[in-house]
Amino acid sequence: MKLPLLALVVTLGLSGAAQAQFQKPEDAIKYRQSAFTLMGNHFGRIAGMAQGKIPFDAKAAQANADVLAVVVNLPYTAFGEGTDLGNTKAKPEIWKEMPKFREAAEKMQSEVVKLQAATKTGNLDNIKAAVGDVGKSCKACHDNYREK
Ligand code: ASC
Repeated sequence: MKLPLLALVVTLGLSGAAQAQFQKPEDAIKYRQSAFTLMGNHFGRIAGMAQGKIPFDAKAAQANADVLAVVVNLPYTAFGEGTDLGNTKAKPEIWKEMPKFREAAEKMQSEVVKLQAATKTGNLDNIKAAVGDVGKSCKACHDNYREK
């Protein structure tokens, strides 16, 4: 009796207050897809400025980077067991190479932190460089872990 209770307490303690919970695999899939949609949208607004497709607005770039820096942390709680099947482009390699997948995610997250810092400088050249690095980190994961 004591051991399962201890395991439960430890699990809850480590899970963190904002840990996402899912009733069904498709809920997890929808959740992570929603997070990726937000990431693409808010990164896209900054990338558009870096590419000269959207007029540069330093405050807007910073606000989008602040949102991005939060949402980049969300999808990775939603790649649990049993969420590899269904309406998903996630490749089976994710679950076969979870540490490598997490590492690629962490690389992207650290590039986003740098992008957030770059937007705080208000300097478009700094932002362009950081946008390029974030874009590469997105692409690395798409190439290996997302169906076309
Ligand atoms: C985006 C977006 C992605 C990445 C990727 C970078 O703006 O929505 O998924 O950049 O295309 O290679």
